[in-house]
Amino acid sequence: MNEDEKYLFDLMGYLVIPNALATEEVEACNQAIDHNIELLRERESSLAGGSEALAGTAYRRDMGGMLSWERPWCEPFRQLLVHAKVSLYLKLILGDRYRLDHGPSLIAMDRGTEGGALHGGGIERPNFSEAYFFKDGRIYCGLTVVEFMLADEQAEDGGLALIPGSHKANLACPGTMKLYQQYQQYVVKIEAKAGDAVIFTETLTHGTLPWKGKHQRRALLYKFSPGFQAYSQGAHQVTYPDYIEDMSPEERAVMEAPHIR
Ligand SMILES: O=C(O)CCC(=O)C(=O)O
Repeated sequence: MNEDEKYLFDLMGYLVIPNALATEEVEACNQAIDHNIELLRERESSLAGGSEALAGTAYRRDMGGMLSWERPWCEPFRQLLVHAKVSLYLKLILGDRYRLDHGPSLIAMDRGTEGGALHGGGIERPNFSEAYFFKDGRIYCGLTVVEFMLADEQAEDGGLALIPGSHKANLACPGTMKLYQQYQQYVVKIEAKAGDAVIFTETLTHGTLPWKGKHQRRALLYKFSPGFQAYSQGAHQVTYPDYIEDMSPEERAVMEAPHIR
């Protein structure tokens, strides 16, 4: 991450890393997804918050669990945890010992799929799990999203949208803006090619515009945290040892792996 990129990330709250993945890496992910396509499920409820501007004819489709797929299908997804090009950015933003907080998860959208209301933003940070600040010459970030584009995503297609600078917002985002009903000119639709990665702090107000592209949208999301903290239980949703199972719910809560929610 060079000085210019650092400036842009701090200013805007996101950065597009062009060609983060080689064509073969994108293909390997897409082939593994196609092989497991029965796991791709349409959501049961809308993410559009009742907004006509975000409405569509179908709900978003999601898929997860890639890291536990059998070989070779899990391999391209495991490699992205420590991808040489991307981990340089994560180490600078999150510290040397970054960790996967949760994910990966695939967002797939066919033409006509609804969008999702914008959410997150400086004012909505509930605690340090989603913090963003700058101190002693370095960036400090809580939950951080890396969105690997597995298909092209142009402005007219829809898809990932965000409000630059909103990670530093001191006031709440207007409800009509979150629903993309007003102030659309301040919402940036990310343009990216398959293989690009978009890295953004979860504190940035972001969401999804309805998909109008002829091809299927495929965006693969990894959510990382600094090594010492957690936003969710992530991979630690394991069965407790017997002695912990024997505790009261209140005692057991104190024994959980680091997490906020
Ligand atoms: O559609 C996108 O890329 C953004 C998805 C999103 O906002 C989320 O999963 O929280």
